[in-house]
Amino acid sequence: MADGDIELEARLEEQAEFEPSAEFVAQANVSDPSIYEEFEENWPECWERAADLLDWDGDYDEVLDDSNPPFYEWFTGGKLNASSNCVDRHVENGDKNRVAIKWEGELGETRTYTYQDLYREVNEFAAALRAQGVEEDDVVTLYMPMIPELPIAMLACARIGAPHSVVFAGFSAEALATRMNSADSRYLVTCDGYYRRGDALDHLDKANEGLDGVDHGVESVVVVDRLGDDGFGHDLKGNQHDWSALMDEHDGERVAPVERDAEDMLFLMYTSGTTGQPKGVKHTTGGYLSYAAWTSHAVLDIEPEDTYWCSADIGWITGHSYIVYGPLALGTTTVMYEGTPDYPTCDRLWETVEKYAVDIFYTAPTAIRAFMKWGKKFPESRDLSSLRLLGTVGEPINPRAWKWYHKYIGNEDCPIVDTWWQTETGGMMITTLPGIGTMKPGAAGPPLPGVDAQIVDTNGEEVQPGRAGYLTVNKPWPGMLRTLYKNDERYISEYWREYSDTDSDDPDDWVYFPEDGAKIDEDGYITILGRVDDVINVSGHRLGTMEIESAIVGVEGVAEAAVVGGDHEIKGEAVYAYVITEDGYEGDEDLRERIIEGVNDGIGPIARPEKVVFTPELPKTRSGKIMRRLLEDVANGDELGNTSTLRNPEIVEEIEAKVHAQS
Ligand code: 6R9
Repeated sequence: MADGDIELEARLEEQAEFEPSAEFVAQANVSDPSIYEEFEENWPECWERAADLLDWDGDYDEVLDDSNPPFYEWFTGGKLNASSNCVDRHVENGDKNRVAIKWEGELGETRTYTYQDLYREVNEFAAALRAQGVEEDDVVTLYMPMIPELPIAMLACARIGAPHSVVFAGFSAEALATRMNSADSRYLVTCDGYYRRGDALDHLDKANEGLDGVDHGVESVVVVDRLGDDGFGHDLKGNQHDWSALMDEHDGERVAPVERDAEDMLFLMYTSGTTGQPKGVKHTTGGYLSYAAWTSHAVLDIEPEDTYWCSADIGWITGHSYIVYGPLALGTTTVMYEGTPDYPTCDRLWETVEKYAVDIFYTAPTAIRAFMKWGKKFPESRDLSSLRLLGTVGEPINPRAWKWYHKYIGNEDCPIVDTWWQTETGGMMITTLPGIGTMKPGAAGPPLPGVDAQIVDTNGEEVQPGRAGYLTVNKPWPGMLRTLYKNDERYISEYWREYSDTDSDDPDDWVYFPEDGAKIDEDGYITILGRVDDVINVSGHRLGTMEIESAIVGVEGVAEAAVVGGDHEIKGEAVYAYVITEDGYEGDEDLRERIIEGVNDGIGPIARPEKVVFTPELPKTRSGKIMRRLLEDVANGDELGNTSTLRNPEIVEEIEAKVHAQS
């Protein structure tokens, strides 16, 4: 390390607080600290500020209807359409030639859609969907990678009032089938394949396998030809249609945006929970879109003139809110990148920032840790001076990674927003406002104006600053989920039961529990400590341990499995699987490979176990519950917690020895 670096490292090590530059503050969308009080004093009417960012076709009667908690309704009676807010109004307001989407393919091709282009494509595809029989309120499943047809299809669905359910392209055929079955979805849009690290992947094969597992009739499947000559030569089946052929058929057609009620469903997004069944999170048109637009404005500081880039995948909530809906509602230019950050070289993202002169960049801590490992020479070889603001999301960011990001990507000039939120919250909840707040690396920040979050103990009493507790949210907010699809009961039991008086009609008795541990400091800054349920966070992706376990016990020769998250330098957490074999089976290399393949096929490559440890028994309490905490200690090489309540304490050391032998 050069001397200058050592000095810098030493200084950074000590610096616990950072301020946004005067230059940033002067231009920020929100820079007056009185906004916190203003929202508090004027709650819930303060949320009109969010609704005002949209064009409404019919005024709402009430900002919040909280007469039936926790089934809150926002902007009730209001009418609007999300696609017309994200597309038409910018075309009409004289911005038709502004770039809406800049797409960068992994192999280097680029595509540019102005708002006029987007308008044309969204209309044509809306017409195509209608012609396929899609009606208002039909759920359309989109199983697509990062290609422009994905946001086009989302907006086309929104235009005709058909909720979309996007399934991450990296998920398995089985995951697709489960989600289509759960949503009773009879329409699918997918593609032939896409590129990963230069290789063409066969996606249609996986989609077809998924379709075989759908337990009801599927009316229509639309297939984008992404690979052209690199394709796998699949013939389209009877109900399968080529995207471009449909677009040609509907060339130039216009579809009037359907007037949706503020509370009508905009989309469903499946996410992992404690049980094996993924949860279908329902988001609505008025509240969700207002909230996505407001947080994009206030936190990401997006202006229409900006080039903004969120490197997430649209298959996750981050991509929904902060690649598609928020940025497009504000009429900015949103960048989409198809591939991986290290292809063809480790400076791909910085090359892209330089090429498009990106102003705002939003990514995940796992990516930042990978960049750190690859080294500063990659960002240093590119001109990143266009950047004004940086953001992170998905998992806690350690201060070292925060400071590296601040120094080597942001040139110590860009504020960083560390944004805590969830699929269920629809948009950001806890973060500093970049034009106002002091930043403290490692702490996300205070709750946003109008968001009422607290850290409590198991009895719901607020804990002292510095003490670990549970994060709770005490007031509703517009972007919140409205329920779990067709399962109001599970909605209550998953998110509300823990801290609410569920017999009460008084909204003050209802408290939302996100299942994260957290602590708060004297200044009200919240540090998120991670999930307290059986969900692990691998590279910012939420995975249920139960889902992975059920994929593993589905493998021939496996009797029982327990999955926990172990610390991982890059991924944050990695999957550790402890497996008991069935009689007559060996815990050998063959079984290990079949287990990894089973997880791959059941969920997708992101859930693949880092380690598979065969063991004759799992540590269990006397009542027969698996002691996951101990398995986590083993995975992390930590000192073992209390084993005295175990029925079989001796097994822990045996497992520990095996884990060591593997590392
Ligand atoms: C947006 C998104 C939600 C879970 C959440 C928490 C973790 C997200 C975080 C963070 C620490 C942050 N999480 N942002 N932890 N700091 N800034 O990631 O949604 O996929 O539903 O995951 O991710 O544990 O509960 P989702």
